[in-house]
Amino acid sequence: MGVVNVTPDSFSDGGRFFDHSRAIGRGRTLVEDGADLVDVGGESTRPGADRVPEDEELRRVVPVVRELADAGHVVSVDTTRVRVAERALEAGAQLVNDVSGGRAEPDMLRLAADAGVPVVIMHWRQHSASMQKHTDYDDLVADVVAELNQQVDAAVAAGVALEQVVIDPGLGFSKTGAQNWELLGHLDAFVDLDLPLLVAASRKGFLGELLAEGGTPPRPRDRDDATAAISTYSALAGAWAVRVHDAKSSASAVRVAARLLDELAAD
Ligand code: PMM
Repeated sequence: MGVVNVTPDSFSDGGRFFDHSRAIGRGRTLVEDGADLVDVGGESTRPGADRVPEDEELRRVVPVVRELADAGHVVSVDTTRVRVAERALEAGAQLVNDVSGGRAEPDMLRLAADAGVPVVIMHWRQHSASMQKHTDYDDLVADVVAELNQQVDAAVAAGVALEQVVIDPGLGFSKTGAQNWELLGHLDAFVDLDLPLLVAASRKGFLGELLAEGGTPPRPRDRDDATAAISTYSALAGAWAVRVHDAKSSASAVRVAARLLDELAAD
């Protein structure tokens, strides 16, 4: 899954694709580089970010979704808003990526059910402005799994077919750097839920902190090698997809993982 952020303020690509034509070009490049699907979002979810008005989010997202879908690409819409998801689906999106897992606007789950499209249920506690004040867990892995399961149950209760649910541990959302690593170290707890697993570590701050080795973290766009390492690991661990900003490096990484998995299966 390749990322197209139509935002002026995303941490990872800092407004580079805010302009519609550049966002569409970015989506095409991601597909050429090996992305199977393109995730279009119009609201930054970096820690501390304020909400974007709904009309502005619509203005950013819908034309980019339409153009990429019309060109034959598989598009997902990254939004927590029902109206944005609805308009994006009308414009040709085929999947809803709701980082709140239906918690921000519960009608999102009904929309996904009615449209019959897959929906990404990410582990989420609060909107970005305050999410880093909610990083307390009794038992991190067990709590994240339990809270995710609650939202999966809510999706099914709203009429979403279980086969249409993708889960995501929500790295960086109400998690500290150490907690992100702990969740990555326990991907088996998510794979064991027997639902497609999406891992979205790309360029995130905890990779920057690791690479900084106590000094200045590399810029987000200089974290793609580390991201590809996580992509290899995630694929080997049984993830369904990785959500990344640079498709080329991660497409190679998952090919390596697939080849290795073949080899391991032959033993
Ligand atoms: N992270 C971001 C945005 N959307 N969607 C899912 N499913 N999972 C994530 O972890 C996730 C997401 C924030 O990062 P960005 O600025 O790189 O888009």
